[in-house]
Amino acid sequence: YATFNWEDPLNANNLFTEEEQAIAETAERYCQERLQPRVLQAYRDEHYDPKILEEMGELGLLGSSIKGYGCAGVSSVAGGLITRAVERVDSGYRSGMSVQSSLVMGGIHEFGTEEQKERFLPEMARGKLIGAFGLTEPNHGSDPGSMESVAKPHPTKKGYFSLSGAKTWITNSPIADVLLVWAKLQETGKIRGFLIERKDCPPGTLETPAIKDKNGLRASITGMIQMDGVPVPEANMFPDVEGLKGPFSCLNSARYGISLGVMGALEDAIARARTYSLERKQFKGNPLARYQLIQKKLADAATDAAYGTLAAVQVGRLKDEGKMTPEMISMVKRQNCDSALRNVRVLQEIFGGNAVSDEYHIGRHVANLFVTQTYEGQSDIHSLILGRAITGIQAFV
Ligand code: TGC
Ligand code: FAD
Repeated sequence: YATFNWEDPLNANNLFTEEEQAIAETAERYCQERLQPRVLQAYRDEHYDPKILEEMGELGLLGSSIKGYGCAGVSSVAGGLITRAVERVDSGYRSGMSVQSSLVMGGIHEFGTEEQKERFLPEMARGKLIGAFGLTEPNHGSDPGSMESVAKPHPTKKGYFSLSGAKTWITNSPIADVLLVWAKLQETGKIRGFLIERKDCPPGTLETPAIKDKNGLRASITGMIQMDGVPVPEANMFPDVEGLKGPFSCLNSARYGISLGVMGALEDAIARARTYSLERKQFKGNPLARYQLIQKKLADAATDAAYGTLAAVQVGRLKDEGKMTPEMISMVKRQNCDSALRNVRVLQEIFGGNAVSDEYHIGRHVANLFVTQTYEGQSDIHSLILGRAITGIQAFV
């Protein structure tokens, strides 16, 4: 027999190409050497350093599945291995990258004009331009189809729209140069995508205040987008896509990235809990790892991480072969976020009182994973998407 590897119990590595393994190694090395040493302080200070995106850009980690425009053009699985490496350190760092890569660059690549692609993608791939994705509004989260943000013809500037409305809980918004905002075109009532460039906004039309004092995802920056007659040139609207298909298509890639990303956070928690349980001694000098209840917690978590990884790899392969359905993405996003959160909450118990100290990193993963279960479609919303596909009956309304 081969030797059992607790870090990769079902040998998922065996499914990766040599190129994918090399990309994963590069990403893991960068994340462990450059991100891990700064995450604790960043989380304490609720600080996100935008230089991180430039560093990722230098390594070709941004917009990695896009072909051309300065992007690496790798497989969806390779992209997922990058998110896994980043989220092994912190979900917030993965969030900043997902928004840049999947939601904004992915959206421009899928729906933008050639001119928009050439104008934005190469600079975004280098992390020199930062993106934000504005879909959620204060009154409309799970139900973005009811959004109130509106685009009207600009009253004084010919060839421009005027955007008004508010978006909230928007990753990267306070530091973003390019904001992909979804709003209803007044003329048709249909949702369209608009690229707002901060540098071109007259004073008082665009505000992006940060949302402070979060109790999760503190190493990423989150804010609002407040628009009061923002002038946006017609050339900055996505030309053809209308309706929720636009934002949801971007979400397919980002949700996929999360499904492998959260496995990184879970694997980090397993490794930390295993080490702790081998070192900590209770009752007659026995390590905690000696006890059956502790071993079961580790066995459950390792099993769920291994199954979750294999499922996500399968969906990634189908995605690249053009055989993916959005429901598959709902399934792996929901399952992997739920199982990562559930297991990490249990693993946290192994640390006893020390779990309360941030230096053990476990509490940070728990707080972050609650957010991953909530954004990009809360898990119950994905249950309803799957339930609709199984029964043919929609139960949202
Ligand atoms: P529904 O009738 O289901 O669909 C409306 C139109 O959209 C199309 N569509 C999709 N297209 C591509 N991919 C998908 N996954 C799609 N899902 C739906 C659909 O075919 C239809 O097209 P058409 O041409 O017929 O108009 O719409 P609904 O209003 O009933 O939607 C219900 C529901 C619950 C499925 C949807 O609203 C939903 O998924 N809600 C969750 C909201 C959400 O995910 N928000 C994410 C905000 S962004 C974010 O959280 C980023 S966090 C980033 C980070 O920091 O990492
Ligand atoms: P609600 O929609 O109010 O839902 C509250 C609860 O009710 C949930 O449990 C939900 O499942 C449940 N619920 C709602 N409707 C139903 C129903 N019909 N049946 C059963 N249960 C239901 N959004 C962006 O656009 N861009 C971003 O970059 C972004 N980044 C984020 C970063 C962070 C840190 C956070 C916390 C959120 C971010 N979001 C972003 C917003 C996120 O997508 C929303 O929070 C999420 O979609 C849920 O919406 P909501 O918070 O309004 O909750």
